[in-house]
Amino acid sequence: MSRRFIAAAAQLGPIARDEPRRDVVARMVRLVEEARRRGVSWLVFPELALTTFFPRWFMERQSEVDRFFETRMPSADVQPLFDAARGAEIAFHLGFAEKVDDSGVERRFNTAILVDRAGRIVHKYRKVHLPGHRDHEPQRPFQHLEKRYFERGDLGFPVTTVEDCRAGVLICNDRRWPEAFRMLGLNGVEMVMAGYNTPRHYPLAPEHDRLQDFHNHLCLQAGAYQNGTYVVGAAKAGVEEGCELIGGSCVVAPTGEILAVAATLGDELVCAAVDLDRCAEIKRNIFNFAQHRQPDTYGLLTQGVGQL
Ligand code: ING
Repeated sequence: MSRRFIAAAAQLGPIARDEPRRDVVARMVRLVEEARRRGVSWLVFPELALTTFFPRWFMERQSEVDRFFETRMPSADVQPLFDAARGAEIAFHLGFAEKVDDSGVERRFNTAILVDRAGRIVHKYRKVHLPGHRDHEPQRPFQHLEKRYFERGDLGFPVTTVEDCRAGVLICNDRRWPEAFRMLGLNGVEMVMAGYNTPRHYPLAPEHDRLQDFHNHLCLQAGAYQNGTYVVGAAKAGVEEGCELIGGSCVVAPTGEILAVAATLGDELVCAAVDLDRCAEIKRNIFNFAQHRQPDTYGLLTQGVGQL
């Protein structure tokens, strides 16, 4: 693939709790078809794109929680997405809840994969920064139980060369942590794909609800600029099971400029022209790590979790 191509965020509107995966996949396939018509080469679906954002509920029984997890990828329900993307010669990012059997131990992660144009899974990332809380907090208008339902990701912050692109993944809350972006930057990333499910209402600081869209773009733009990388942010958006999720899916240039942004809170393709060689404008100059970084002065960054 040329290093100049069209990348797109495939924003998804709300997914109902009981919406069958095959119906969600049909919505995604429609976005793949539109992407093909618009000459897209890379398509980014959101975090946990196959189901509703289930950490918003406290569920006692593990069997009920596990309904939202994938044990095979692609499953029969998801296969049509892989087929449509391969037919359209489109590489894509997909976020989903992953349940694996690790030598007899069940493990559960908030995961995202990259699939190349031939339909091969060539990259996997498991979310490291799990926001929210572990125990039921009934006083909240909705829960955010990622710390309960997922383990912390155990794959680090890998960057893989896919279709001649140094590609990396962050998942939702990860994008708020500059250390996560910098880990990808130090691995030479040229395009970061970041799916997210971000409620507008943040119960612990409701005065920030009005700032959620600003904070979203602030994080994506800063991450892009400070690491000389493109960023594609893809939202699950809209009022999903009574919970308002922000949209704002976008494509950000290595300069930090937003090249394209969603205009709705529904299923929407957000396309922009990418020229990966433009990353060098930043990586070779203002953020030339070899010339300007001073890691021997940053010891505190990895010594403990930090002060309040
Ligand atoms: N969601 C949110 C995010 O980091 C959140 C959690 C919401 C944090 C609002 C701060 C404010 O975008 C996920 N899934 O990480």
